[in-house]
Amino acid sequence: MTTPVNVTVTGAAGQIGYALLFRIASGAMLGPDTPVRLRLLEIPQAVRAAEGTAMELDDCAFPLLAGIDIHDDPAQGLAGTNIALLVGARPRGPGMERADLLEANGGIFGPQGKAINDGAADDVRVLVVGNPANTNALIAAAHAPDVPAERFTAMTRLDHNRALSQVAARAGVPVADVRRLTIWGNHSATQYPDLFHADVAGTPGGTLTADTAWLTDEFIPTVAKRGAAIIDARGASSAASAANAAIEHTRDWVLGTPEGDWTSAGVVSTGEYGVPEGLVCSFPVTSSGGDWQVVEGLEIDAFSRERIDASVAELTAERDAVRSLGLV
Ligand code: NAX
Repeated sequence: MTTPVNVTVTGAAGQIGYALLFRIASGAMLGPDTPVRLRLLEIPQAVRAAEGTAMELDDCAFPLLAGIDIHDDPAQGLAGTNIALLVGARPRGPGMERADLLEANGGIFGPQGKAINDGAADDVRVLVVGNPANTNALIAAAHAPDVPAERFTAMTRLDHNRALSQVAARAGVPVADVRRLTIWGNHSATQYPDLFHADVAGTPGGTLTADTAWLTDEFIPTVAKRGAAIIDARGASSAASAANAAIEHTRDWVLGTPEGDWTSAGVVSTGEYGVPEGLVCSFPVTSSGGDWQVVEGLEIDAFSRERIDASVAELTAERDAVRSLGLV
């Protein structure tokens, strides 16, 4: 049998963890021929709940699941891992300032980055889902100087999928006919979903953008504020759709993106499109050979530039804040 891939999921007892683990174990992430060994990393208070999830995973008798370990120590949970899905994070509590939130998350993603640096497998790939995802990825990468920066990514695939679905509904075409959308910037309300380079059932996305009222008053805010709308309707934040996005991000990273299309991911900028080097920013990306490549050479008009710049300014402010806290 092929050697199992070690996949660590932090926040494994949380709601995204519950929607994610079963799909990983079923083969949805790495394909039907790749066995996986799951590492569930939690805080001590949630280990019992993680044990319950592990019992349910056992009860599925997934043929690809080679084993499950549960840890509350990042060094153990991330030792030898090939894929680290960093989902667990500290949510903003009542009365919590932004700096408190960044500091609390620094206390999580700093040690996890160090554990990855010290003990993960050489081919480790990291996806940060826990918010603020881009800046948490920046913190983790800063604590892993021996791991190539491009192995740290932040999830904007859920935003990308939300945008695909909105466009398909608007154009009255199947979602599979919408290609080359881009989410730029931060996974936050400043993100910019860009249709200008999209292909919608063979028609340029620019045709839809001609309706500027729909573009600016409906499409962009609907995508950017979808998370809040889900909370409002469901009484809980997105979980199954977030887990699905984490599966798709990782699958595309490892197995490649389809020919002629691209997706969106938060990757470490090397200065593309004027985004300051080192920021973890969402770009249009393709993947081949296990590496993301930013799609370069797209023409960015003034409408898009203004929005990309606003989101990048927010990322820069978050980086400056964690810098002044000594977290990067
Ligand atoms: P839950 O509160 O249901 O679960 C979080 C879990 O993380 C808990 O079980 C908790 O014990 C665990 N945890 C906390 N600190 C930990 C640590 N240091 N090590 C290991 N585990 C730890 O949250 P859930 O709904 O699962 O969301 C998880 C994160 O995803 C949140 O930060 C959330 O904001 C973020 N999201 C990110 C999205 C994205 O697109 N990037 C979308 C969905 C989601 O909002």
